[in-house]
Amino acid sequence: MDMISVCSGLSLLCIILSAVTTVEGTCPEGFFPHGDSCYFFSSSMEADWIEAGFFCNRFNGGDLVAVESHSENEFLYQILHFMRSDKSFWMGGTDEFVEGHWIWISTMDKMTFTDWGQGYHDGHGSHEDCLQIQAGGRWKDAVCSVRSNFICEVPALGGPDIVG
Ligand SMILES: [Ca+2]
Ligand SMILES: [Ca+2]
Repeated sequence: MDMISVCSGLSLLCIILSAVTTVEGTCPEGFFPHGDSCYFFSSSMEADWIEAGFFCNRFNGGDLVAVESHSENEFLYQILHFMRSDKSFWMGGTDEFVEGHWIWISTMDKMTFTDWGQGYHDGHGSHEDCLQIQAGGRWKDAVCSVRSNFICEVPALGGPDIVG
């Protein structure tokens, strides 16, 4: 069950809308929907990790993708497979602040779900502080200044029942 809470003012008016079935929100053109988010794959545009984040920030609530579940991760692989990509794409993970402590930049939360490829993520002091998903499979850490394709995650615009 999805719970969407709409609060206004000093939380005096707080309407809780609950939908019995999951209603996927609508996504801007060129984005792929999954759950409550929309995903943009920059297949023809490369940027370093910081630039890629700025690009994603231009969308309302957007940032480099944060992968919180197996299902979200599988969805990304499916799209990469669908796109027949053989590239690596930036995601929103970084251990730039504390080496070996991986967080999602959009929330600053510690990563819980991970899908590291073998031999990655253990390069201590290697300056590989930014996260990529490889179309061929699994995640790897990479040097943040490398130019690469990237994936943005943006909140969906809300289900069809919600007006205003
Ligand atoms: Ca996410
Ligand atoms: Ca690192």
